[in-house]
Amino acid sequence: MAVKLTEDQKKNLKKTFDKYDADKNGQLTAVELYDAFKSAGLPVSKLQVANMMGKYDTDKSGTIDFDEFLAYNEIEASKEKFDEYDKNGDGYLGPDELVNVAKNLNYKSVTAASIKALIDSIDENKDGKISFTEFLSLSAK
Ligand SMILES: [Ca+2]
Ligand SMILES: [Ca+2]
Ligand SMILES: [Ca+2]
Repeated sequence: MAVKLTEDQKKNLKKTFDKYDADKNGQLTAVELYDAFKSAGLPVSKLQVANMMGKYDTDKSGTIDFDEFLAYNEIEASKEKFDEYDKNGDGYLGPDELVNVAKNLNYKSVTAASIKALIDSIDENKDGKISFTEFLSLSAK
């Protein structure tokens, strides 16, 4: 269930992005990103920033453009949602935890059978539980 950002959130993110895009070229470098986190009060190491760049610099330009920045924020928001559902914190959503997901998806009746169907529809590696990656695919179906 990838979280979609609202237009307002996007506008705010654009402001943040522009603020830290020091040379205003529409791209955040690792250094600009590092400063952005630091002034947002988020303690990240240079290594974490490097990892982030590796993950979200999808066009491999070596910098983060606004689309990549948005994708990053959507994933982070989705991760927060996932962690909310993952009550026992094991990194997976089991049948019990998916009851709450189903309720949020406005399932009319949440039965053992409908939970099983939900799991079957997104459980790509068939281990009977839903990983974060599988969770992301939820809205797409
Ligand atoms: Ca890029
Ligand atoms: Ca769990
Ligand atoms: Ca799975």
